[in-house]
Amino acid sequence: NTPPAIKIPERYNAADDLIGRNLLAGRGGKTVYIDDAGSYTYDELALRVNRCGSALRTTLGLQPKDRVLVCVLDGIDFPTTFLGAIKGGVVPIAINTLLTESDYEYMLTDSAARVAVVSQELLPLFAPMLGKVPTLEHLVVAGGAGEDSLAALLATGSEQFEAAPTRPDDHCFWLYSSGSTGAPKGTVHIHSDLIHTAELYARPILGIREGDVVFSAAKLFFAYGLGNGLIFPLAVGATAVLMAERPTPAAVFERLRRHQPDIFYGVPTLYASMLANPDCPKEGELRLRACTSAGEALPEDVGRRWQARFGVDILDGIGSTEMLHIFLSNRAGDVHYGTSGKPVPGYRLRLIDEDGAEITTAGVAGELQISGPSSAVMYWNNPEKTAATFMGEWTRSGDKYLVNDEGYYVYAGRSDDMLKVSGIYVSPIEVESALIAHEAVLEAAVVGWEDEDHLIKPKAFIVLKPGYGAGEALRTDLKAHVKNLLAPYKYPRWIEFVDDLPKTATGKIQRFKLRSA
Ligand code: 3SK
Repeated sequence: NTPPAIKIPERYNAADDLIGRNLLAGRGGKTVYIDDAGSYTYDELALRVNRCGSALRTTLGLQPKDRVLVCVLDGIDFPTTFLGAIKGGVVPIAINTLLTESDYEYMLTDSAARVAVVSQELLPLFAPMLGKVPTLEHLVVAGGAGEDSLAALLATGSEQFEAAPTRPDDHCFWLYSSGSTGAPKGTVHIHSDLIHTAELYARPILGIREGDVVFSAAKLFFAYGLGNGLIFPLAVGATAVLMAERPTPAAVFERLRRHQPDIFYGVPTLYASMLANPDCPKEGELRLRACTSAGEALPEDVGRRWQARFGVDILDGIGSTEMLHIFLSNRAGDVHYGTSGKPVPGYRLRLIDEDGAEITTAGVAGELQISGPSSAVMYWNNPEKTAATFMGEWTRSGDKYLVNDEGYYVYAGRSDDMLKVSGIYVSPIEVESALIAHEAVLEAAVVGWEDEDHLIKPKAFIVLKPGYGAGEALRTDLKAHVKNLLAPYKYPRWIEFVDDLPKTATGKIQRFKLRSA
C-alpha cells in the first residue's frame, strides 16, 4: 500500500513546478481559474505570476526569504500573489480575511513581513499598520486601481521571470494556526510539501484529474482550501472556481448550478445547512463526481442524506494546518460514515495514550500523531510549541481518535474535550452525532458542565432547523432521543437553544467558549 516515492529535484521551486508542468503539457490555453470577474488560462496565470514575482523582487526590493502577508479574498489575485512570491523565493503568509485589526497587527509584527497584499475591502483594517508596525514597508491593494494597487504593481513587473533557485526544503509559505489557547502560530511549510499532498491524497484518494472543474467552499487561506483550490487543480491541470463572498448555502448553490463542478469540497456545517435549505438542488440537477468534508467530523446522518440526495458520497477526512492537507480519509467505494476512514498511503498514524505508550487495542482512544512528508517544519518564533508539536518524525494533532473493530478511525474529540462522567469517558462528539440525528436539530455542541455537586455532566447547545420552536417539550424529547441511541448516562442533562455556535475560522466548534459561557 506504499505509494511510489515522489522524486523531487535538488533545485525545486513549487510555483515553478505547479505552473510549468501545465505549460509543458500543452495546457497553456486551458482555463485554470474562474472567479467573480471572469476566467483565466494557464498562460495568463503564468504571466501574472511572473509579473508579480518580478515586481516583488525588483520594484519593491524584497529578498529571498523575506515575508509577504497575503490577506486576499478568493479570486485571481490570490494565486497570482501567492505563487508570484514563491516563484521569487519570497515567503507568502496566507491569512484569514475574517480577523480583527489586532490579529493582523500581531501577525505583521510576528512575521516581520515587509509587504502586505490585502483586498480593497480589508484596507481599513490594514491602513493603520503602516507606521504602527515598523517592519511593514508597503501595503498593496488587490482589487484597487490606484498607485498602491496590485494592478499597478504588476504593471511594473516583467512577463519573463526566472524562478528563484530554491531547494525542496527551503521555507516556501506560512499559514497561521490557531489553537484553543495562546497566540496564533506561524506554521512554516517548505517547497516540497505542496506536491506531496497532491500526489498522496488528491490524485489517488480524491481522484482529481486533468480537465476537472472543482469548487471549494473553504477559502484559499485555509490549508484545506489552499489544497482544494490551488495545489490540487494545478498539480493535475484542472479548473478551479473561486468565490469571494461568504459560502452561504445560496452562494454555493448558485456556483454549483452555474459551473457544474466535478468535485465539491465542503465542511460539515455547510453540508447540514445546504441539506436543510429549501433551495437545495434536486437530485439530477448537479453532476458531482466527488465531494469532500474536513474541519470536523462529518455527522453520519448528514453524509447519508447527501448520498441519498445526490448519489455521490462525501469523502470525510481529516487534515491539519501542520500536515498541510488530508492524511486520513474515507475513499470512494469504501465510505464508512461516522468515521474518518483509513490512513492515506504515504502517511503513518499512531495513537498515543496519556502515558506516552502506543495504543494497539481497537476501541481505545488516544492522541493521533502523524508521520508524513508534508509536515510543517516549525512554528515561527516559537521554540516551545515547535518542540511540543514537531517531535522528529511525528507531528502531534491534538485530536483524539480510536480505531474501530474494522480498522476505521473514529474521531473522539480534541485531547481536552473528552468528558469524564461518573468516572466514565464520554465523547462529546458521540452525543452531538446522536442529537444531530434528531429531525429538529441543525447543529449541536456538547461540553462538560458542573452540576450542583460540581460533578461534570454533558450539556448541549443546540441550533434548531427553521420551523422548529424551542421549548420544554422538545428538551424532553431530545433527552429521550439520546438515551434511546446511546448508553443512558451519556444524555445531556441540560439543553440550551442558541442561534449559532462559536466556531474557528476553519469551522471547528469552539467548545471552550461554550464551557466558559
Ligand atoms: O481541518 C481539517 O481537517 C483540515 C483538512 C485539510 C487541511 C487542513 C485542515 C485543517
